[in-house]
Amino acid sequence: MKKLAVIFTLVGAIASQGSAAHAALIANWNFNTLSIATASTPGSGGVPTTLAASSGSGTLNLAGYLGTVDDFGGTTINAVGADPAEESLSLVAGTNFPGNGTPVDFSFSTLGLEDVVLTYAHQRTATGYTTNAWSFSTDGGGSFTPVVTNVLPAAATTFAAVGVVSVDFSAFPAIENKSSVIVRFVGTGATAAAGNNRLDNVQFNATPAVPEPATLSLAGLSLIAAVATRRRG
Ligand SMILES: [Ca+2]
Ligand SMILES: [Ca+2]
Repeated sequence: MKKLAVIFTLVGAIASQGSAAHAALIANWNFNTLSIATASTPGSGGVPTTLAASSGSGTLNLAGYLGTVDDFGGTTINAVGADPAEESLSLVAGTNFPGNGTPVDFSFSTLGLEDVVLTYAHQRTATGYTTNAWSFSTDGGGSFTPVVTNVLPAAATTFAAVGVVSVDFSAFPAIENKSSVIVRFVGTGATAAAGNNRLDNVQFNATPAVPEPATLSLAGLSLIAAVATRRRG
């Protein structure tokens, strides 16, 4: 009777271990290392063309963005841990608004992961990008699958008014368990050179893929067998 209780406890522990797969951070960018005197194009004036993730593992690629970038004040909304607000990724439309329709790409791995979710803080000026779309590629940028065509409400001129923006990729299993994915942001509809959108605390989280049931029960059985053997000895 005692042995049976031990086995049931073990089975319970194994089962809960399988289902308690919490979302894990893939990568986040708080943009707090940006130091840009005046809005400039990527690769000039202190604007990098690539920016490594603040924590986790990933790369932001600004090379295809044709507007200018500045480092206007950020927010603690959606910050990881105690990250301070400091700077944001400020995407400025530029003279004649060349930023319209040009990409900002986030690259990372989803190996062993499923249910990818993007969260971040976002605000725009009245003349900034009114339409803010996200898509993804798993073939190195050859083709992109649209996920959402516009994430922002009409009144979006402060981070607080917008709150945390969430883009759920869980309906797109094609993005899961890939060594290299690109998630792309594109803004359109900017109508002034100084029009801009700020992004801050961009986080990609995902859930570790649950092991196959066969593997799980086999592991559970060996553990029970090991305990039973030890108790007999
Ligand atoms: Ca920040
Ligand atoms: Ca600045």
